[in-house]
Amino acid sequence: SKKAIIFDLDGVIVDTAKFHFLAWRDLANKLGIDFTEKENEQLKGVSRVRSLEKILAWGNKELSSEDFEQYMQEKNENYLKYVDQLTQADILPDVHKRLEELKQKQHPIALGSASKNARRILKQMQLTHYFDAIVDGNEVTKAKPDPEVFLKAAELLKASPEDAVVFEDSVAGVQAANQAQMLSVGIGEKSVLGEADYVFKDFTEISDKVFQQITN
Ligand code: B16
Ligand code: MG
Repeated sequence: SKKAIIFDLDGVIVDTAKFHFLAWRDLANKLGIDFTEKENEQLKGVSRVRSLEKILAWGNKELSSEDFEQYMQEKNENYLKYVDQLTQADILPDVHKRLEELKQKQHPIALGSASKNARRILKQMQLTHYFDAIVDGNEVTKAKPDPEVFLKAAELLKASPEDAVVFEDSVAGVQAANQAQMLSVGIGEKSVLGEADYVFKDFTEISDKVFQQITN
């Protein structure tokens, strides 16, 4: 049977990390907390709740649960203003081409993302039809590096983990894929994603031959 292919969203299909950065920085600055690209790096693949907890810890700040909810909502509204401007042109290089190729070859395809906005983002970029299953931040109880998100995705695709391949840009996501016993393909820096079975800077670095090897 065909290998099941699971894609992370942010950092793999689209670079929404820059929008998360802008929205979290606004919020952190409002709370008087410094926030740079370096901090943002540590929020990749991390849930919304956990992200705010981390920011507060960096700033040695505490919030009432009411304020916590309020700030999360504010961040998300701010973030969605950027998301609403996304178009197909924002799909990362060669991703569309590979989705099309996998679809042609009748591979089962899933999304495995920590984001609660995943469906909205896919729709915005007109990519929804490529996915036979979507598992996102609304469906998982245990965040990456827990393998839950990818195991659920494989289950929905009726594939066993050994027959699944995961494309991920975050350390937590690569660890989740490894824990799920799936083939992990890191998209990013080798120095960061060294635990992955393969690492490529981006999809343009994966030749046709290698892409076929990985997905077959
Ligand atoms: P939301 P992924 C993750 O998406 C992002 O990498 C992470 O930075 C973000 O905090 C998380 O989604 C939650 O996103 O606030 O939209 O629910 O990489 O797992 O696709
Ligand atoms: Mg990601």
